[in-house]
Amino acid sequence: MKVVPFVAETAYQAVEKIREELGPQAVVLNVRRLPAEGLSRLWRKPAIEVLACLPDGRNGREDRLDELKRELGEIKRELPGIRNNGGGVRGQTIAQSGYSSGWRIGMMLENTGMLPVHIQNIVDRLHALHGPTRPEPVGRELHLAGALLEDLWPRRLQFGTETDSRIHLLIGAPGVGKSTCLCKWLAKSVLIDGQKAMLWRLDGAAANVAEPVSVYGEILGVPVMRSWRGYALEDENEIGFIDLPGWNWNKSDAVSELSSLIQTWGNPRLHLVLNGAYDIHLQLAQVRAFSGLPLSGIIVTHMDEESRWGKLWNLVLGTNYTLEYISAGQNIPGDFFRPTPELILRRQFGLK
Ligand SMILES: Nc1nc2c(ncn2[C@@H]2O[C@H](COP(=O)(O)OP(=O)(O)OP(=O)(O)O)[C@@H](O)[C@H]2O)c(=O)[nH]1
Ligand SMILES: [Mg+2]
Repeated sequence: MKVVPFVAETAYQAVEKIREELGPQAVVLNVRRLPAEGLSRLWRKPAIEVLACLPDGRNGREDRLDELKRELGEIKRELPGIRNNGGGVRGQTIAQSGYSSGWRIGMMLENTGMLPVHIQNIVDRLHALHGPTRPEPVGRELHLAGALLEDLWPRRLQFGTETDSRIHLLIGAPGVGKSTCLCKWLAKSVLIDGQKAMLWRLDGAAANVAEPVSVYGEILGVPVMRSWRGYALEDENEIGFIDLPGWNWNKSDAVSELSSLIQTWGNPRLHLVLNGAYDIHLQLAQVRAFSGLPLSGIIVTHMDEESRWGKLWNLVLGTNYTLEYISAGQNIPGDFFRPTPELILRRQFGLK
């Protein structure tokens, strides 16, 4: 059996090449993306390599054609999906393909994690502002897209809540990094901003076993309470934090149960914590699940483990919530900062 490798940019090109050279009886053995190299990886779609062959024991042209069709169907499914996120997340519609023609920025944004629906919007706006002919060199294209994204960055913090509480409750799925963020925020408040702090480590649906949170509070000289007995911060310089175990957001009624619990805690300010290294569709599903609560904004963790910082734009452009903080790493105080469009763009494109 002779195995022949085919390299093509798209599944369709691969089909044509295989048909041309091996005829309709060819069978696909393997498909893989070829890693792109050099700076062009930012805008080039990764090529795909298809290994095909003509089987020795030929047992019917029809069967082999069916097999080829099935295998090629799998190749197509491996191409970047254009999905409809729908639900509580802002204005998601299925994008029309074609942003990769002409301007290179569409593919650059896709390679850094932005969803096609937002890329299409950016490319349409660039075409409307600067015409369909892309500028040379590529750095200019990057600059124009960056300027547009900076313009789309929400100018004011979008607090989706009426509360003016200075007690902050971090909520989210289990293990996303809530307690770590809380400790980072607490350390920043006490050590850098010189604030007086209070800390509650409360039980949720499960017992809160995050002992390190209490230890950290004690190290900083912050009173740590294990139950809620009602409290109002009176001093302007005072800040409070509630640590809660992860919430099983997939369970029906889970979020309304959480809502009832929170109401007994004096209407704190709610921050949804997401693991930024998770698949963006999972992150958006979590935003949707918790969107029934009056969220103040979103905190994204684990950005030390994620190189595709363009994913963050899906939260900025695709939800109604402010991206309040980014957290990167397990160490406390460590990296915990307010994101800016410039900073995201720099990290997204690996610029200094
Ligand atoms: N690499 C990396 N690890 C992190 C980050 N944030 C938290 N972790 C680690 O992730 C694990 C879970 O972090 P926690 O802060 O306990 O997560 P949690 O959301 O409070 O977990 P539950 O309370 O059990 O739901 C720990 O091992 C942390 O050290 C981060 O930004 N980067
Ligand atoms: Mg925790």
